[in-house]
Amino acid sequence: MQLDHSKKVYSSVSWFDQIDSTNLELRRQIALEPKEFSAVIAGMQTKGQGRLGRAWSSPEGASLSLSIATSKLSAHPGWLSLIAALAVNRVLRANNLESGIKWPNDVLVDSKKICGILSSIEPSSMAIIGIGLNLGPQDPELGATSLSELGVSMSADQAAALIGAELKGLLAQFSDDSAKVRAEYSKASITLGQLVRAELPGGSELVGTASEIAESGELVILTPEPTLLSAGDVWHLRKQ
Ligand code: BT5
Repeated sequence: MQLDHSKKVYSSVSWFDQIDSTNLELRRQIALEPKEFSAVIAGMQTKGQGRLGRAWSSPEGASLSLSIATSKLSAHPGWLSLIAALAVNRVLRANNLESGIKWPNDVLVDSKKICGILSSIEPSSMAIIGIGLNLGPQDPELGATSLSELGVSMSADQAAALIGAELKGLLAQFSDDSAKVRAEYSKASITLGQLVRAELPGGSELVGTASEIAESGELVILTPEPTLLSAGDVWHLRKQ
């Protein structure tokens, strides 16, 4: 795969037709040489990772698997996935798709998931942001959607470059004026204002209204006391 577009955006970028996981590959790479805004892109993953030990499906020819290294958000780990979701959301909106972000990091169109994000902080204190974007149709059982089904044709290289450019801009903007980025995320959020059920990583649950995104990137849920949620899954029950 030619990486003409991506090479202009990332400090270095490598392509794999097939890899276990781009997050795992980038972890291996930055353990040897941490490099700000380096990226790994793959056309297919055999062990694509979702959050909380779940799997991410990334079949050949139908997916972009992209991982990016950055140390720009080391002080704000709660924003890693949120900013990446916002970058993807900007790219989709620029292509006239009515996308929105389900907290923390799912990008949806017509209530169907088109993109998922998995980020981690590495021992080097660099972070890895992993982005999976559906370019073409997925297993129907996933209930997902994709760019081609929505009438948008984009190569993995083009999509990776567009997302990288938005991400770079957002990282700079966040360090200048994080409130502005928080306001943009809040506007793009389809979770705020909804009655939600949240399942916490330990297995417990809470129900309340998602009221705002805290400065930390956590979701504030009114139960009715304000409760901060930093990780876990959220289900939208109905609009308040
Ligand atoms: C995520 O997890 O959504 C994070 C996905 C991150 C994938 C990227 S690809 C590049 C990098 N390298 C990796 O190994 N991972 C990252 P979560 O919120 O836990 O959602 C996982 C759930 O989404 C699964 O249990 C399925 O129900 C569903 N799912 C799996 N593959 C999907 C797909 N291609 N499209 C839509 N939904 C999918």
